Amino acid sequence: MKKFVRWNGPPRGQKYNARASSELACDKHVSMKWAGCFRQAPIWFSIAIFCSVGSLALPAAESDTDAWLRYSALDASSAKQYDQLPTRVEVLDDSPVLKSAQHELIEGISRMLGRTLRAGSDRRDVFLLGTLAEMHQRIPGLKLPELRAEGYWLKADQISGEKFFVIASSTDRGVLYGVFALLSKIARRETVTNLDDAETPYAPLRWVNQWDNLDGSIERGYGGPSIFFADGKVRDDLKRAGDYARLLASIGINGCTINNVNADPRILRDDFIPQIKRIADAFRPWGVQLALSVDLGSPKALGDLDTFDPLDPKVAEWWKKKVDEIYQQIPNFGGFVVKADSEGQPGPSTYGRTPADAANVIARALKPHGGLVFYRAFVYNHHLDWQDLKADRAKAAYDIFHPLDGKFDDNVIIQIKNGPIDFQVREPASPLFAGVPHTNEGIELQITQEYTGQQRQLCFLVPMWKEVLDFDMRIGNEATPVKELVAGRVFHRPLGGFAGVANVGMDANWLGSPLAMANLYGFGRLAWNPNLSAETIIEEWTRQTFGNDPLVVHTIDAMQLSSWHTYENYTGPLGTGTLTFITGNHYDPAPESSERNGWGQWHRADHNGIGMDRTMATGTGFIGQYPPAVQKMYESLDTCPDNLLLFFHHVPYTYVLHSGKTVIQYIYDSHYEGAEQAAGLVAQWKTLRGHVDQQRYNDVLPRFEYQAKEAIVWRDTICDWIYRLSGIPDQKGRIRQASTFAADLRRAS
Ligand code: GCV
Repeated sequence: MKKFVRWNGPPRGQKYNARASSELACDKHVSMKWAGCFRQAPIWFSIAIFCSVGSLALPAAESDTDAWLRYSALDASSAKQYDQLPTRVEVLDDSPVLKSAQHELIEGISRMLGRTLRAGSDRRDVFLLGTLAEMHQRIPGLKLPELRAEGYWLKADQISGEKFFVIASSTDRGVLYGVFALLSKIARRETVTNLDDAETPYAPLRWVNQWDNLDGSIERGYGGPSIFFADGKVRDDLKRAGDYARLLASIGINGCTINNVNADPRILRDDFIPQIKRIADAFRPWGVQLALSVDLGSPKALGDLDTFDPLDPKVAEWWKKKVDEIYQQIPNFGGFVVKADSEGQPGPSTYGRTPADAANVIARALKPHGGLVFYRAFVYNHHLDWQDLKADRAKAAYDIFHPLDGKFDDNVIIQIKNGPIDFQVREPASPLFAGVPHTNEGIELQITQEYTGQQRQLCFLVPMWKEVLDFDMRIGNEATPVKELVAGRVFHRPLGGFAGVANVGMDANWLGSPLAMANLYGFGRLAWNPNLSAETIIEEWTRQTFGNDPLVVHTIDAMQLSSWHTYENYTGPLGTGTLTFITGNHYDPAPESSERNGWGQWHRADHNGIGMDRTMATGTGFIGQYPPAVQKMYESLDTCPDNLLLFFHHVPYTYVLHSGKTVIQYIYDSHYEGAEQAAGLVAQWKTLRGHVDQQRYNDVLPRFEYQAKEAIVWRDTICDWIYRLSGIPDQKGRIRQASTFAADLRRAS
């Protein structure tokens, strides 16, 4: 019998969870008891329950693998509008990707509309799947649109009274994307009669990165062990790797690096490459290119050379041979991602060389095969002097990469994290996006919620990503939003795009939480089209994942859309950075852990004030890395937005925000508000009882109950800490702890 409720064990962060865990255990107990009832109940009882559940016509529980590709059966009246769709499908070529497209179309139509498409080569009444060139041959009279690579065309048409439905692209991959787009429309009950839709992806490169280790663990992964590796080798069963590629293809992702950027050099061993090839084979039918993270020290670490100096000809030859060996076995190999001179990883600085030297030696080996290097700009010194008020980790990427602009080969892309620190709950856009106009660049976003609740708390990240993508750098005082810079649409750079750190695992629902999957979906949709609104994206996801009941759609959309602000409210308001356990789990509240160490995630809170002074006038000068119009906005307290104030300025607690509140009162209020909003999630979810299937309802409810408690832990820890530090009471009298700490500090100073 299927498990009645999924039980993940107690949430992590035990220190504060004793109560939450026992309540979860109690829930489990109740559910298991019910499951037991089903097992022992007379057959008539089970039938009665079954019938009544069936009559509610609730969308079934999400399957482990299908995520948003559930293709739930439409009710008869919704299905009726699709009666006119063709009854056959013809594929104009037999490539593996087109075969997947055909299979997906047949499967989707069958599951949603209960009809089986027959294979047929009759022009009438047929879905035609193929490239534009093939389509032209098949129907010479058909007027074809201009499509850039991987764009698709969905066209319901008739010629001489013969009906057909074209799904075409200039590449096989685009045809597959077109099929997924059509199926998504049907799942969301959109009308497709007279469809004439041409869509082209905004950016050429749309990759995900996995941080999987060869032992099967995943760095910052919260959805179970690796789907690729176990015990130091590639898994025997790679079905899930294929399923993952299908999910990725459905949102237009065309590349995936499979291993941690803190790369194990063994990944490039001769005996490992045939194993990697098996993963590439699992990806290929879905048009997803496999790529690897590599350790720049590999030529030496693998024992072949006594150096990894990128300017040594032996090293260049080593990379060339290694790359040739890979392409021999994986002809559609995508390339390498490189993390170097960062957090202990070896890098070109060992030999006094630059990141450009390092990137180019690898790029030249890949170039003849069409391969790419994504060189990460996440390069910084984690032994900074915390007592030096001019030291600033945020400055590192620009300081290192801006002077190298134009020195990278044309198959190198600089992969830049959205913010200058490290995936905090709010950061400004990295100034480096505007700092390398003669170099390909891409944006790195983090789907896995390392600093934003680790999938145990709801935090829909699309609104945050959109703020960065839409941020206008005002280069030359012209509109230059980050999205255009990273997609290579300005300065005529040939490449650019998106890299999302996904870290899915073997857990049901891939990321360990059904609602967190909206972030993977949203990443793909934004990479395809960053002009989509967060509202549109979440509505698409909810409808495909939970069905079209207006109450469900409205409620889940609202919960997701408000969740980032809720999380920010109780974990890191006003741009302080997430006040979490920086030297530990990046999850629990521990605001002092970021201070007095070399990691540089400082908020500089003392008994007088809080915030990093990054101004040009008195601070670290970080603001000077932005183009002049942006500098001006952030430098002045009058124009710096409240929500980033403490990222850019150190101010007294009594400083009055644009909103009219003092900083200290805002911090108190936002924590109380955030905790209330988190509690509200429980109430909102409860309104869905009977509207979403019982299995998912039961799975999700304890997660929100847990989050509500965690928000209180955060609220009380931070409010108590800042009260002790500042000695300034909450105007609303909510923080009752007597504070001697601040008075002591004052006396001492
Ligand atoms: C893979 C942060 C994370 C690290 C991660 C690093 C990176 O520091 O905490 O786990 O390492 O970013 O992006 O390289």
